[in-house]
Amino acid sequence: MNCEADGQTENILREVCAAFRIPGELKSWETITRGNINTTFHVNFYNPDGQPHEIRKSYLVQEVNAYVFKNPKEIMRNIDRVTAHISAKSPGTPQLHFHHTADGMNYYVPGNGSFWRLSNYIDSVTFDTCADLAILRSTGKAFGRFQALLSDFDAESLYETIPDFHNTEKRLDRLFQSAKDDPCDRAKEVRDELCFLDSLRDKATELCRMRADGALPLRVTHNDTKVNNVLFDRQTLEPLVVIDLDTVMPGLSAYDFGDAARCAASSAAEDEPDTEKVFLDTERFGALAEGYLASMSGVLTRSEIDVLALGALTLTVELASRFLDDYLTGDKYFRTSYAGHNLVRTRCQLKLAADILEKLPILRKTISDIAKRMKDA
Ligand code: GN1
Ligand code: MG
Repeated sequence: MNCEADGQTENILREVCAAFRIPGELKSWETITRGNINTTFHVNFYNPDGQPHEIRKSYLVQEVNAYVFKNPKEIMRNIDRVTAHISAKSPGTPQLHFHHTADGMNYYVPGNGSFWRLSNYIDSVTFDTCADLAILRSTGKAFGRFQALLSDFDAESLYETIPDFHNTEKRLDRLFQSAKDDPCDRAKEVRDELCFLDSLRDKATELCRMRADGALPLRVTHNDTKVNNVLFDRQTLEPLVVIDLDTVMPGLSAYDFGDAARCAASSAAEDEPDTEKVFLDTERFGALAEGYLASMSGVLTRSEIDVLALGALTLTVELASRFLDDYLTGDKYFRTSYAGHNLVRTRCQLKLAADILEKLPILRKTISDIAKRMKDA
């Protein structure tokens, strides 16, 4: 609990909770440090009748990052529509639901123009990295199920919350432009990284070209499939719900599988400073793929299955380029914990990308073996 430490934050939390008509008395709050973009708080309330302290209710209060999300109202509309669709198709499963203000809005904008929302708190456990293959299988299953449930949702009708979010080609173009402009005089430190990224360009932009050619179907995708975006039951360790729906947009299945593999099948955290420790763990990759295909094999086309492994390479290269671009332009996008954090992240992702590139034939075979097994079963 750090509520005493920061009176200003507590005041805004009280204001936001009052706007969402939360009954009772704010007892305590804490910042949830996970997440590189939005700012999230866990708040605990006394019961309105002031009865024993044990009777509490918890909520999640979140300030949406206005630098990253230019149109947060549209995000809330997307989330409303997507969660309604999922709830209708899987009644009884836990869902994040957002509270409304007296004038019926699922967000609140105080005088300073910031953008806030408030949802139920789901008691659960999450994993930033995970070596447990059963949990990785469940992670794949949960993200696959999320996509499968939305496979009949009109992807084009969703608002594109961040245009070209997974357009790897544009991400790389932007990076090389930033290196040229070099506003912070940092490009000289990262010549090797830029060179390596340039050498990966052709392979990492193959999905972009396939998307443009219509070789792969557009789906509703989550687009931020880190392991810690699945909430698990504390006791059974069964997946409960997929969270962090700000980037739900039209996309490719390979984006979601690829980003999940980048995170779940890495041997280390995504900002591991010792790159010797960073590699793609093929066992973890296999477990994730088994879970994902268990949910999605009946939905995916042959060409989609064929490019899942390429998705892992693409999303890793792309994130490396995003971290490096942020480093070159002054660390404005991703929250950093120390000077040079984005450069450490870049090097970690590049080491992972190099290993994925080398293992691509094995990863492709892993996917096609699992898909075949499932088809024959
Ligand atoms: C950001 O904030 P978080 O952790 O949910 C980012 C993702 C990156 C991720 C890397 C909107 O997600 O794209 O993969 O950091 N989200 C946005 O940790 O840019
Ligand atoms: Mg996110």
